[in-house]
Amino acid sequence: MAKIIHAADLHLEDGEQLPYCYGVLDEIIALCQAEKPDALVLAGDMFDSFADFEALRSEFCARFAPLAAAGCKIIYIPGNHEGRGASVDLTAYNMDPLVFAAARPFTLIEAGELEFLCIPHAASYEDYRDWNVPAKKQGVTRVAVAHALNSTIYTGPDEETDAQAGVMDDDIFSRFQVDYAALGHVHAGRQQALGGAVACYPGSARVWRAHAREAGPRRVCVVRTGSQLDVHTLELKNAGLYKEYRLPLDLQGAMDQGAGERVAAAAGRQDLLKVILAGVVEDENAAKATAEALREKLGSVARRAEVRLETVVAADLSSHTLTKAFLEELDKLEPEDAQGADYRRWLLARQYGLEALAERLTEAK
Ligand SMILES: [Mn+2]
Repeated sequence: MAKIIHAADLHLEDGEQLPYCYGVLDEIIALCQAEKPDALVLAGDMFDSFADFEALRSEFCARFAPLAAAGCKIIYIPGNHEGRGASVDLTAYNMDPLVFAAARPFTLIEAGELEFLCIPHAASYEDYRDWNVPAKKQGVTRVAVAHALNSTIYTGPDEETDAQAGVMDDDIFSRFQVDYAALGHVHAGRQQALGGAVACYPGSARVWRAHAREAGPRRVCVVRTGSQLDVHTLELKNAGLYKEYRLPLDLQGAMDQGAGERVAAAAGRQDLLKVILAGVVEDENAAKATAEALREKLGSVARRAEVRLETVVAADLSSHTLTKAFLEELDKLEPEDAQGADYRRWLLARQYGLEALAERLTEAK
């Protein structure tokens, strides 16, 4: 029986997000100190770029010293991000007390009843049939550590259009007798049987960017070997959550104050929020002011808040024949008392009508 903790895609980034990133790293280390696994495997993209790797690696390594001293083996392979902008071969770096398995195409590390087949990220793995991977020893659990896409476990598009990952065939796992594939790259967590192995993407260890695939708790995988492989996940609280909202703007470019309060009240200190304010507005500048006020409010309660406008200016619509006719007819019905309930209803009717027309016009484009 052995226990392994598997994490990936922390994307340590120098700059204002660094304290947040270190908060998550420290939580992973603390979790390992509590769980006492035989090994911690880091499946790539622990740094956001080669520049971050260079700037932060000594601090990164130093933080693992107590865990290594407690007897936990720490294995780390580079992902596609460590190599971004790299001018040198990553194998030149010493990452003590971590075992940095950067040599291509693979390194096999034997550790008692565990074997680690470490496969650093590569643009292609097509030559895998030529790799001289020794046969698995009897009674040993083989863990592949890789940073790649696999089209069986993850059918969506590559999350990164500018830094795509190499694609790994299922056959790699069966050919090399892998029991557990500790994968990195896909930021949404996944688990699936693959070529005889249990393959997992734990998902990004932190919320890297405002994207739906970063939604939900960030996690690490805890793997127990034995007669049967057992995998469960643990949440990383310091990572916070990614939350996305779409809120309506009225014609005046204002939003329902209650809605903004509710988003703020639900926000956690480490959350990344994205709010889209949408609607047909008379004046886009008023909408911009609303967005700025909301950004400020949310920025004070969450780690980061992105507020975007998706507005259509009513004037753009009014040149259109159908809209012109709609507004002409509606203006005839304008209630005299601008404070009354009838007036509010009339304004809403005008807004909804314009929104429906705006939708038709964008469809027609
Ligand atoms: Mn990646």
